[in-house]
Amino acid sequence: MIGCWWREAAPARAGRAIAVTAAAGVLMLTGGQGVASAGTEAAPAVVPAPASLKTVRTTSFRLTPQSQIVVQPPAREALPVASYLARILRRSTGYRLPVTTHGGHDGHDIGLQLAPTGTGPEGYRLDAGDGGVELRAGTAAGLFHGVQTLRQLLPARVEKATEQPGPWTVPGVRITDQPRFAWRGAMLDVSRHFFSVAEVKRYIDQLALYKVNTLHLHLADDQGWRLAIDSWPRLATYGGSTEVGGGPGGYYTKRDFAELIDYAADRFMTIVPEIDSPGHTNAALASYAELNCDGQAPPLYTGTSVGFSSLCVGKEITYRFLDDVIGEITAQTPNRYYHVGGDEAHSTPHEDYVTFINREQELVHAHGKRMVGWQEIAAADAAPGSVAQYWNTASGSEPGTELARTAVAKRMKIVMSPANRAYLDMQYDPDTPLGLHWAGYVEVQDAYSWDPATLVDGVGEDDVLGVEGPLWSETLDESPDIEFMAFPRLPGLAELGWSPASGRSWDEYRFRLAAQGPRWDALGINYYRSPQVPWEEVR
Ligand code: NGO
Repeated sequence: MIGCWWREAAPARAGRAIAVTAAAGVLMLTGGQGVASAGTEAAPAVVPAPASLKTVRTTSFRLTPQSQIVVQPPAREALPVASYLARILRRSTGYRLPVTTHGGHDGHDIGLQLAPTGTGPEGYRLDAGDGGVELRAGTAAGLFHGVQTLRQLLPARVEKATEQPGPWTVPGVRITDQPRFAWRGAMLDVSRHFFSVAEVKRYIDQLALYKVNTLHLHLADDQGWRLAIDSWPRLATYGGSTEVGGGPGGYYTKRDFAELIDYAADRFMTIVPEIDSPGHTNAALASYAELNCDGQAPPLYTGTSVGFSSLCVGKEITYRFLDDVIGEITAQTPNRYYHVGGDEAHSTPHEDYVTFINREQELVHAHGKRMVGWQEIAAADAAPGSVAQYWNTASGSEPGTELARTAVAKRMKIVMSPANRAYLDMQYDPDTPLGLHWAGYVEVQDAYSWDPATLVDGVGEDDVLGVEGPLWSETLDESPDIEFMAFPRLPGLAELGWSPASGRSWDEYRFRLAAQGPRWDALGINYYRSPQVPWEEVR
């Protein structure tokens, strides 16, 4: 299967001017923020859809130059969320919006309060009307997710970086919300092409808008090792010195990585690090000859084939190396998971593969973490609570789904990333200027219209830890490329991870999605104007 999915044509830059055909005008926009079927009540266009949202037509909230953001005690953990909200709102409204912990608040104010709401570790309640905005959650994470909803209840121009004209109205709503799944993820491959700290932060901000809480970073592959490891310095300095196509590559210093972890944590997002193994390891093998079974370091690799490299399963130094790497990385990452990769080890005999993953799992456990890996790791003696990331294109009871059932039999959890639905690097159609199509073309509707708990027979709601959209970067090398592939599909995957399974439909969703377009314009996000989405009808 070496290289079989690769598309030879050199990618062209994704353009912004893609024609959109408006769909039939059966739905209408109301108040600049909501969409509703003709003759029915308008619902604000929030993505992911809240678990419960009631519009209260008789009332609405208006932000004014006198408005304050009032944090009720206990304030310590809520204050950073209030400041984050204030920073966003101040830029576009031009209002002072002081954050205060003093006294009550009136109809112009936004109140934030940490208080039990019965909505779990990430849920919140949001009430808006002429009495003010009242956002309550049991955790700061819940408040943060509620703030993302509030952003979407305000006019799209609130996202602009410069002062805009009002009015700044929020429709009357009562929202009670909490996520369906704990893992709502996005993966970024920083190995095939390196992305700077600034570029990753930009993506983190975009993901946070849709309540994504897990950023999985694919930190090492054949083409580049992207994280400094003090005990094996050449991994980064040499193994990170190039990328697909022969560009300069790059790597994160420990300080860079800490900065990313903190930046994500401030947005209630956790970084799951992945060092792919035992395959996809040419960058490491090229950096240290002793890691190779024959003691010869191969040259650096800048192509796009897969399946040709393997760590040397029979050598003890392999495990000392892994112990050092896992030790240094897990010392930095607060997340409970460490991702071992484990995919496409075509140059590792099966028995060796099982031996290798078993030993690596011991090391992961010794460093206090749980193992995550691509679905292939289910063939090893994975411990209950380890996580298999399903990336097959098979569904139902097709042969390719067996590994997922094997994982469930071992009491592993499943993160759903079926390539023909969730892979954000798949082209939308044959004209998409970036991306691959080995798993088919994945239009916005394909990415949205499936359910994580019914995709594979024998893998049900309780087995699924969550959903993740992987973005592999063979053809992508800067932020506009990331954005063009992630938007508009990523918000749909985020909704699969967050919103209740019942009551969702593409016909309703596509209008809510269209209403995000002006927000992405305001934020300068380079998105694909899919002809499936009625962009023009919600302007
Ligand atoms: C596969 C492969 C990656 C590629 C990707 C491209 C997995 C888990 N391994 O997915 O190395 O980059 O496809 O879509």
